[in-house]
Amino acid sequence: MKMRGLKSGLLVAAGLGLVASAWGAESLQDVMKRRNLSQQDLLAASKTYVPTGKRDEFLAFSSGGQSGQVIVYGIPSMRILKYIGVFTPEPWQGYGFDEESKAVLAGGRIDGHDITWGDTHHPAISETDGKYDGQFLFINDKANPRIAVIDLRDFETKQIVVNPVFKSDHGGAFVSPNTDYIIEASQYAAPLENRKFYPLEEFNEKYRGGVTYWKFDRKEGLIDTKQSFSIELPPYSQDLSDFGKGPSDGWSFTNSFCSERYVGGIEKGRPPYEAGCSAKDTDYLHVINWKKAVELFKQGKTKKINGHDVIMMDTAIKEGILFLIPEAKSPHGVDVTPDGKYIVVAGKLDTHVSVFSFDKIMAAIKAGKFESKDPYGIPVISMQETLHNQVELGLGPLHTQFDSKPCVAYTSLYVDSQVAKWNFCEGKVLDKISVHYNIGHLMTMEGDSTDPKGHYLVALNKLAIDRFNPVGPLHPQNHQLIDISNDKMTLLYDMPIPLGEPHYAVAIAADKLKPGIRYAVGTNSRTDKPSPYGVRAGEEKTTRTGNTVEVWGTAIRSHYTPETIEAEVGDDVIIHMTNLERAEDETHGFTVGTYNVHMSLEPGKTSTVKFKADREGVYPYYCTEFCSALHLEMQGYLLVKPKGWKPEANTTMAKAAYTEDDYKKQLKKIADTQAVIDSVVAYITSTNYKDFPDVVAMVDDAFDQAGKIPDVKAKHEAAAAKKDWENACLWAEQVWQYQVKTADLGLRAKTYLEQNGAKKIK
Ligand code: CUK
Ligand code: CUA
Repeated sequence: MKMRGLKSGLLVAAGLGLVASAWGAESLQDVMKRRNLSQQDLLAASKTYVPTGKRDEFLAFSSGGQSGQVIVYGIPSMRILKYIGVFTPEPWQGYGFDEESKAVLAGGRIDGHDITWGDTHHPAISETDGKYDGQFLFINDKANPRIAVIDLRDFETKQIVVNPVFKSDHGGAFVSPNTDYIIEASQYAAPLENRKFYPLEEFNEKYRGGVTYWKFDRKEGLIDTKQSFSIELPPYSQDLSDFGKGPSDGWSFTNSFCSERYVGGIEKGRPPYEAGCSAKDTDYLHVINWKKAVELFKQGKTKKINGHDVIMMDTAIKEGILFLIPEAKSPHGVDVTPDGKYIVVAGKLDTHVSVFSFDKIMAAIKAGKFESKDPYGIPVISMQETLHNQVELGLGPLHTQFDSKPCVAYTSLYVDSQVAKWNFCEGKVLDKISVHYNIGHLMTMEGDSTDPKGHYLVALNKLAIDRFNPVGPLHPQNHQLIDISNDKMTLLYDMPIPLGEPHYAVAIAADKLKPGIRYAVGTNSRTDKPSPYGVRAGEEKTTRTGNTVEVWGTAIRSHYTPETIEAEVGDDVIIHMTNLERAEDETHGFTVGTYNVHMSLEPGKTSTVKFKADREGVYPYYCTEFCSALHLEMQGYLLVKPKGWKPEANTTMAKAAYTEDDYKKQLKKIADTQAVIDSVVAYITSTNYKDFPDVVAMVDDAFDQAGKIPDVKAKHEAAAAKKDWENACLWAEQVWQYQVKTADLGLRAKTYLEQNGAKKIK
């Protein structure tokens, strides 16, 4: 290891020398002057700049707001790495354009209707023992109450579940410390029954809120809806939620606004919702013993509503699993501290954050000490008796995250456009920094787990106003990176988010993620099971059954098998494609023009597209990823013929004129290329390349390509023997194609070995 470090150090030093002489014309001072940069700017730049070829320390998963997607970016570089299609079709990934992903989106249909967007708010990374484990990501859709499951082995959405009783949600997705449950609280009260009308005059009696505990089956990587249940709650607008941890494990906390149960209606002369919903000084924090709720559910103490198990309020009260604590009016965030001892609640219309003590809450419950009951009979615990402290932070406190240093928290101040750093144990403010502008959530590294990592904070600002080059009245959002490793916070970087309004984001140490780079050949990536439609090289086929033409095809640089698909007008066409590549990043796309289908075929994946060939004509299909030098030639034709069409007798393809000379030129080209391949192979095999799994994969792939040569060589030699120069030339050309791919992989492997300190062993 030491040797390798020294060697690469020398390489870097040599590299710097080269760079300095190439850029020698302009010094650092010159650049600072020309670009009007301060020392402070340079320091910030050096803290965020990730040099070419280097990687980020943390990966952030941000909600994509109204885009219905998840945005993945690196920290500290703030480079966007991926948009994950979740509730919304995403054509690059074929999401919503191939059958496998359509099945995932179909899980999110409501009342028989496709819903092709979502309002994503809160992503959550799966946890083991309260620490991020990097296996799964969950996110809610506020507009259409749903939760999605994303597998972090391939960053693909695997499941969407619809909440069976809510009509909107907000307090999800948050996970229990071992991810056995995912919480989702409703937002706007409505009847729990589906497709059931009650007039607003019956709001207090018939409208309800609730909280759902989704059971997560880690082995299957899916939510088990049959093992999931909800608890009926009063028609207060339940808001955010959090699970207890450590000493508070087994409990969950959900705050609420509009506990006034006010119903607006300005068209009838009533004061609007915003006035009636903030009239009282306090709202309610719901305190729920969810582990006991699981027992009640297992004992069948539920009522089926829309086929879903709901623990009714009466039962929850009788069994002693549901309590309320008044909290300062119109609260928004509720965040449990990493040690699990305190619950931090911020009121949008209060300048304080309230820190509740879990011990004090338990003491009051044990002693049966309640100050009153709410209109539904839920016991109300005294706010004063359960508060640890209240800290005046500023205007519009919303959300709180935690530092790796004990007792240190960060809270967003929406109205003040600031982040406050404060000590929740002692109740004092430590520092404040201005952000731009109107911050909603904020995120520290693994900052909602039991083991926050410190270093960085990202402010998720609602408004950007003047921070970026103007792009019309709709502005991007502004994620600002802040250094929190010192006592004073410093602003490092502004990152425009051009895709919906992110609400919450979570960030995980990059080395905890272990995504795969290829699938086993013939995998349905959405189910993670072998696809019944996967085929290997040589097994490709096209069948016709009645009016259905079905293709089991393959893709490998730079061709599809088959290259022609024939159908008649009105046929149903089903095309399955398997990417046979093993090489990293060798993705092929597939589309048939004008039929609105698209696949993204990562190495090993099998996907399917289906459509009706409803128009006579000629429809090219082609690869949509620039996968090789002959990517543009990765093509074929769907021929949609009139019904009953027959070719005229004795028609053949037009011939081109090839000569023996052309064939000789081909043979020379092949010999020259072989010399290159031989020298690369000699280099690779002279090193300890087997110690580098990436290189071993490339070598495998290279041999795979080279292995196709003997067959094709026999074809050009047979044609040449018959003086069929056209076929001799074209098959020889195909040999050369395989050689080029072999050489390409070999050279990539050679470069990799040179850059990663391979040793000579021969
Ligand atoms: S919410 Cu949007 S800023 Cu949905 Cu968590 Cu607070
Ligand atoms: Cu395959 Cu382009």
